[in-house]
Amino acid sequence: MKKKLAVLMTGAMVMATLAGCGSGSDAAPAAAPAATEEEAPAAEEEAPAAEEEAPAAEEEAAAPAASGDTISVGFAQVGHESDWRAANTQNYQDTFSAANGYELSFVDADNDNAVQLEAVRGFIQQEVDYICIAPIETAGWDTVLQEAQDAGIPVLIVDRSVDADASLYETQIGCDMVAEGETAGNWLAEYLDGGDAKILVIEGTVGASATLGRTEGFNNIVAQHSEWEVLDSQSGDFTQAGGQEVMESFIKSYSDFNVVVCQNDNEAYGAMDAMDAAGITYGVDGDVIIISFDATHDGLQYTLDGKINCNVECNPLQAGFAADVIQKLQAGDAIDAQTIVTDEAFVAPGITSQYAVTMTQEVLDGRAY
Ligand code: GYE
Repeated sequence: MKKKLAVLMTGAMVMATLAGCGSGSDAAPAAAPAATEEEAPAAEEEAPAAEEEAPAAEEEAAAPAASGDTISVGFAQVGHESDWRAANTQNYQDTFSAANGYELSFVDADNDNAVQLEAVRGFIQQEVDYICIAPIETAGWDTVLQEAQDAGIPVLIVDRSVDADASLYETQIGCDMVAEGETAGNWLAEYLDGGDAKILVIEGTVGASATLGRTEGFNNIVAQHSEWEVLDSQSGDFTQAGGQEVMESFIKSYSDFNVVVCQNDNEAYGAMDAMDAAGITYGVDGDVIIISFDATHDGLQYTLDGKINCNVECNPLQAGFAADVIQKLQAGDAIDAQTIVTDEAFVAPGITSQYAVTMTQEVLDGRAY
């Protein structure tokens, strides 16, 4: 299990934190760190780690989660590339609200790694209590995570994952991207029932765990089917414009394909526009099978309409899990090293699948994002 930090805040430190995160207070700038940390030795089991923390909690007055003290959280968000991202951002803003006892510092990194790294360094300087990072790419995180750890600020890796040493952050929260890719592949095998597939893949952002995982999972199933061929795989950067551009170039290069895999809904919208313009039909009544990921409201509308054949969900409403981890750390409780947000998949009306729910208006009406 992961090493755990017990975060203990005295009243003075809480005031320092409020001043340090620009709450509008006239108090002197924070001189003390926002939080002190007591590191339990890396324990292999839950119990010893919990025992290590108990004495520390008695030494200083721990701020209980329900004490009404504001907890400052810095969130370095990927950007605003997709509907999924917009829903995820809204969910963080709603969850980490002042009314819920938080002060949220939010940075939209606009899909720029350098901006995201600087945002995290800014949060460290600000001495926030916790940092949440939705990493654009998996690579390149060790140095800044070490800086956060040296400053005693617990980090939560959210949505996507990093390839850094797990001792440098508290927990990772997100969907199982490999499983999502496998679901897409398994559904396709079931649907084609031994039939040939000439597949074009519009990948997400290069180096993102969502891209790497969905690609790996789908390829795991491709490897089981000698009757399938992946003709090409290019990044559409998780945007509608990117999906359209990649699909337009695919259409110029390939005249014979029957499956397009779009690694998110926005890319699928762009791909559908490109196919419409080229007179290529798709969906349950068309020549090309479309697989998408995310299952956002509009993506599911297209699935209900039979334009997207299969849409594999990734639930963006993840902030509650992050808040839960933070409240546990505040209380000195054990946390899980990883939280996997569970997904379903949805298929167009007329399709029945052991891997997916057949879309109905009721399912769509129940979709909040
Ligand atoms: O699929 C895509 C977004 O990381 C799971 O990022 C997320 C992905 C999501 O831009 O729409």
